[in-house]
Amino acid sequence: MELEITKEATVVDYTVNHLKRAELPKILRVQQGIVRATHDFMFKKGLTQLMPLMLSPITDPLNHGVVDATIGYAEQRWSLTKSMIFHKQLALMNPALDSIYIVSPNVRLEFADRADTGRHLFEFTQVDFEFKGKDRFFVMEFMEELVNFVFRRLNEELPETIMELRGELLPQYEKWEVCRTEKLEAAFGPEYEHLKSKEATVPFWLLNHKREFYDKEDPKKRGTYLNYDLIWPEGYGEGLSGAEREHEYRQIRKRMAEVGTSEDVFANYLEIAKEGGIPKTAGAGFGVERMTRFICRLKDVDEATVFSRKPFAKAIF
Ligand code: ASN
Repeated sequence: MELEITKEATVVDYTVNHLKRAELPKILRVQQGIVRATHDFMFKKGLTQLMPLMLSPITDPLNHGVVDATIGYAEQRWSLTKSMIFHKQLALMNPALDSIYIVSPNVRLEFADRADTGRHLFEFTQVDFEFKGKDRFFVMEFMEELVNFVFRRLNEELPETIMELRGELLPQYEKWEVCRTEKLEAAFGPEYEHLKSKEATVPFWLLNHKREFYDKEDPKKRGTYLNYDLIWPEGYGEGLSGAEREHEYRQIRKRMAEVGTSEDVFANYLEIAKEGGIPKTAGAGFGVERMTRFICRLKDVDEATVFSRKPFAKAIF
């Protein structure tokens, strides 16, 4: 199936082979089905769609290092979007907007250690959504409903393709199991997320990752965080991350200091927070190619691309 780049097979051969794969059009139809059903679900639920931004003076600092992707323009520095987390919060400052979503291209120039995880692309798309005045319970239930909605639609619209790629039709899930990182780590050791994902047959939630400053710290239990990851079963791993957000000035600054985020870059964001302008929100984002991978049981998420975006691989298109 996948052609390795060797001395004999050049990057051109690899690229052409990758885009001519017989199964690719079917994978793309499934991915299209995911996006179509997601739009319908969001519309039904009353979320307003924003167009994505690819450049901004601020972007997600992420909780892992990536290669810098900033450019100079109009005497300013602009970052390629790693996620639209801050734009989601800021867009909800509009009093008449309560819930939004974006089909958002993200550029994360991962280091070579993420080349063969099967889960990383240096450019991918996430469906990023955010609600004003809602909490983690609301968002988790929303996502559970979205998954069942998308899966039902794919079964109805593309039954033969799903059967062919997945080997069976997609399930409808009951309420998902909720796990905590500290408990899983105690049971499975440092590889807990992967090991639990491998063992699982249905998706589950994983709460309490120590992450970026914008994920809210539990005011009732300092040092724990009100965030949640969707973990796909069968070893496919993380498919969504989200959280209730920090929105209070003092708390944002405290969390920035803890995780080592520079206040300089976020000076204007902090000024809005100081005036009490950042609304109280919760949200999440799921990786489109990762959902495609799980549904089609693909070995590597890169099989969902036409033009390979494997971290650190050479590309010509
Ligand atoms: N989309 C994620 C969120 O809403 C952030 C991310 O992609 N890093 O929390």
